Amino acid sequence: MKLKIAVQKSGRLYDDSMRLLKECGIAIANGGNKLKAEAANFPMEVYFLRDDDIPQYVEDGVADIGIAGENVVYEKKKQVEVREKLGFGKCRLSLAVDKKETFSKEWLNGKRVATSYPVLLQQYLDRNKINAEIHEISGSVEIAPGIGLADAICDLVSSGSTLLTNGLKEAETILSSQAVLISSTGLNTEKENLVQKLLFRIRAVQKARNNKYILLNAPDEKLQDIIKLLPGMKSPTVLPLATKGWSSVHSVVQEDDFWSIIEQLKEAGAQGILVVPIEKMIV
Ligand code: PRT
Ligand code: ZN
Repeated sequence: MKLKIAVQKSGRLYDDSMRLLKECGIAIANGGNKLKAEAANFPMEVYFLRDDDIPQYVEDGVADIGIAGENVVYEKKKQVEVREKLGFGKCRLSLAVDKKETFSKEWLNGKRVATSYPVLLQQYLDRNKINAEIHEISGSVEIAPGIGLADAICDLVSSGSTLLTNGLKEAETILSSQAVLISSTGLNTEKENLVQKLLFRIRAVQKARNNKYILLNAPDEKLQDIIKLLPGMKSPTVLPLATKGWSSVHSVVQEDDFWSIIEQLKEAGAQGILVVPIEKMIV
């Protein structure tokens, strides 16, 4: 039995999706223009599809699992399970207005909003008891205000440069989105076991990305202060150096606290600090 995964055929999610599978040790002969590819060393078949179609294929069970943006998954309202956030394809679904406009939620009442995300926008309007008119358009939403089609837009933003070049400003985020792994509901045990295996690998890859391995030298009299700064996976490894009175300390630090820990380590007397990436991390 093979686990069937749906991945975007080309576009913003393609590279990161394929890289994630590769980092999970799953080798796929590159899809390119093909619709389907097989993994060499994992019971997996990859279907290359348009991102908008992925939730439907997964709901129908044509694919068992898929990688798609939360924006697409929630907009399509399909019966699928979100299993894991994948940390790439990050963007926000935001309302944007002419840069000279003073935006407020109340201002939206009676206004026309152009979007490709009518479901998510309507949910936002309902949540906030706003009465606005939704104009659904499938592409180039950002030009709608300029041509008099709408007073505001609701579209995906990442760097913000598309809004800027169209004389618009981001007014309010209605959804923060990233790529997620989704699965069909009610997979059989054999397939669910494969999903668990894949999730185990994905989590190991993600943990590794968020952590760094750190090595440093410290005079023995400073060791206790330095060890307190480095929790490590259990506790740091301390090895004597060839030079008497000095030790080498090895540990793992989180990307988030990285710089503040480095500064504190230096103050505490650490020297020769090396920081190296971790390839996989299993805790
Ligand atoms: O052919 P297919 O239908 O598969 O691809 P697509 O063209 O519909 O999708 P694609 O590849 O553009 O995006 C796939 C997914 O990437 C989206 O569903 C989001 O989950 C995610 N993503 C992340 C983005 C962006 N960032 C993004 N910036 N999707 C689209 N954009 C667009 C946005 O619509 C706007 O036009 O980029 C523009 C804004 O970008 P900035 O950087 O100028 O703000
Ligand atoms: Zn699409």
